[in-house]
Amino acid sequence: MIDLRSDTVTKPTAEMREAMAAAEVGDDVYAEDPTVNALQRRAAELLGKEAAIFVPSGTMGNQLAIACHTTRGSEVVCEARSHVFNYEMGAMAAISGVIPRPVVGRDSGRLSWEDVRAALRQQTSHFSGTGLVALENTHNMAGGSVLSPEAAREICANARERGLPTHLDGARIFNAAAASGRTASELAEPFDTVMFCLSKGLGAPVGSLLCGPAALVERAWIVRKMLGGGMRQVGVLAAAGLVALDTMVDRLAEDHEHAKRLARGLAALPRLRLDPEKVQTNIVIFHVDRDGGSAELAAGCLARKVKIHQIGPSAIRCVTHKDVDGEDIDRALDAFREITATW
Ligand code: TLP
Repeated sequence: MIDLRSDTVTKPTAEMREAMAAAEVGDDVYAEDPTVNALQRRAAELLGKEAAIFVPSGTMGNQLAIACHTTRGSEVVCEARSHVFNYEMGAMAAISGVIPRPVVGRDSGRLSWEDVRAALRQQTSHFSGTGLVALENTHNMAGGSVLSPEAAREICANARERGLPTHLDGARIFNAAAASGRTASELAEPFDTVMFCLSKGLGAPVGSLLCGPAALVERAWIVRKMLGGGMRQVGVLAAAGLVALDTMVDRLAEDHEHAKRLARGLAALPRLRLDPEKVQTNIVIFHVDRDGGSAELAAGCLARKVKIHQIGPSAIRCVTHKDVDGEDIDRALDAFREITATW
């Protein structure tokens, strides 16, 4: 089976499994797990922030940030296709009592300071005020697009001037770094807090980190515990995360090459609509110009042992990762070619 549904499907490497078996552990609720402590220090250092907290998922990392930055009733300005708005089960409303103020980004989900400024609200006797600006890099549902470092700096500097905190959902920040030739810490620099995932392209089985100021991370620790995310001898998972940071970051460009190759192949097929030149990282989103075409494509691929993700009535997402190689990409393209041959 060639699984292109997501990079979350990646399996831990042999080295990760060995590190997990050998991990030194302690009770992390007492902050006594040496492997977790090492991972948190490493993450904070890599992202250029004071502190970091290990959490079970990217969703929890984003939600801790939202809970710590906002007060109930305030608004979170985010892009209309963002993960925090669309794919976190309404958590910002359910947990923090805040509402999203989604803004449609241009082109590949890009927001400028002008777009953000137009969505900000001052607390008045009629309006609740903006409490947070939350951006995403890479932007998953905008086709894995990279947020321009200049736009990020401008948005964050202006937000700060108005006393507004900023959070980056950097689930795939290392993909953004690989694609833009910047370091993760350069991309993280303008933001108060950044969440990144070990369990996507980096191949660890579980885990994300929320990085930011020490005082905020201390508060995040309390909210994590409240949500049942206080884990015990979790160094077994942190150990895989450390291996992921050591061994998996430098190979991400390979996934980006595979995504480009897949996109170029798909663009040559009938009724599939995409611009392969816009594929920047490991995510390829395309549209199918045929009634019921995307469901037909998903089912046809599955029958040919290729899993893809139908993300809308006419849209498909494919994600490349360490567990698919160039040959798999060609085999997947053969499947797409066969299915669309009569379209
Ligand atoms: N994304 C998943 C799905 O939830 C859509 C995927 O397959 O891509 N931020 C971003 C940008 C994400 O893409 C994801 C996961 C998360 C946060 C949440 O991470 P987890 O799944 O660990 O809670």
